[in-house]
Amino acid sequence: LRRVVRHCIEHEPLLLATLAGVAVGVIMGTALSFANLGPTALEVIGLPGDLLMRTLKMLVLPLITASVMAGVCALRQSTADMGKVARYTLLYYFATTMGAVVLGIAIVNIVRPGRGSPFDQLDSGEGSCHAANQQKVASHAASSSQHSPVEAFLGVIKSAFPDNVFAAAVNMNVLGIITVSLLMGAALSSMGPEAVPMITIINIFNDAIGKIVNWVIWTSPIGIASLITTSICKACNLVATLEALGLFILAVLLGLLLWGFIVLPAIYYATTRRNPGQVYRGFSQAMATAFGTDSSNATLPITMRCATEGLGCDHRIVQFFLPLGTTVNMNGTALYEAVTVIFIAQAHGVVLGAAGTVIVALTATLAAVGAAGIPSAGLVTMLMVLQAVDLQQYAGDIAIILAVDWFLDRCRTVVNVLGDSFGTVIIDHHARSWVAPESDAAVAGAKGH
Ligand code: DAS
Repeated sequence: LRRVVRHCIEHEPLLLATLAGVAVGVIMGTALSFANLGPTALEVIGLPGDLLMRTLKMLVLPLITASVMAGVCALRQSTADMGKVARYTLLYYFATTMGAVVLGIAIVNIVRPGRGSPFDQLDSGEGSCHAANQQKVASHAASSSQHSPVEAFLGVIKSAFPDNVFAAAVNMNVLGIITVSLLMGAALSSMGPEAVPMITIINIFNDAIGKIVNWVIWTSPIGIASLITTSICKACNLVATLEALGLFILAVLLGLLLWGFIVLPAIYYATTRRNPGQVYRGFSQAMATAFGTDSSNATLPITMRCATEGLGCDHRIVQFFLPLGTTVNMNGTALYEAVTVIFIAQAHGVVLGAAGTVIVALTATLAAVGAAGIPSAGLVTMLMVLQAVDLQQYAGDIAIILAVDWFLDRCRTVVNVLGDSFGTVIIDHHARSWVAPESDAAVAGAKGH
């Protein structure tokens, strides 16, 4: 342990500081949760965390736009077989998301956390501390009940083709921004020398964003400590909820651990014959940030930095794969939604049967694709899965699960980022035989930050 700490101090001071931020957050949050702090005190304690999230979110849109355009231009210019990269990318997304769902369904049917009707053990009526969350969930349930899963999926497809670019940017329609950037990058790279100045400007802009990420990343430990502290303080009836939902939490954590630390590295080793430990070491800062911010979108700038500077991945693959992966490839969320819906069915004595289980598998996959990489997104899109198996009348249970979602969301966000990280390194490993090596000048320019 002394050797590891000494290595971190010498080579990974930022990771050490981030992990210290997580530890401080948990300790302070636990201590202050007994102090019943008022909203103003929580606002003050949460300020560093709020500023960190705002800064990272501020970077997401320009980063995605510049990275995807630069990545497509660079790939196209290297006479890459773009279609092959895209096909393998989409195959990886679908296979890992569906695989995570199947694992989750197996675990929740083995552990059976819903037995003993856990929700009846908690007061969720008027005046209870869950009441505020009940209203939040009720409004989401009302809006989602107007859409069938098919309509919701069609909505995701339509959002990828925005009819107004500025509206897509203002509404943080990440899929829409990615589509526009892909098309623009493809158009620029298909033009002649007259487009070179524009592509150069995009690369410079991309490097500038990278420099800002480097500055912001050093403030993240303080922001992460603040975010975790306020999350724990805001959790209501933490002890009673942990007791009632203990088996559910165990099932979710077991599924995430198996997927993130057994299945994904096994897929990585099977497809590259390389040591998965390098991937965890290279992306450790991204994993710690994902846990601290519980937002894979906010973590994206750091995930990309880990991929290029930590693992030496080709920036052209990283710029193409990671922004899209962060948006549509959410293994942790897919597993979580399947586990939670079946848990709620079990808690109310509803037997889904084979057909119902298949519907959960399909809709949880779609819901995960549609979930944004922001805090608790998976809990909201889960309403679609509940509705698909006619369990929407139990949407109020989600309000109770919200009491522990500050922790479960962080865990599934880490697995979401891990799924994107392993995918990037696998595609990068194989793309080396598909993509012509870059000229030295281009490499130097792209890695300037
Ligand atoms: N917090 C989401 C993310 O950023 C995951 C989720 O809510 O399920 O990936």
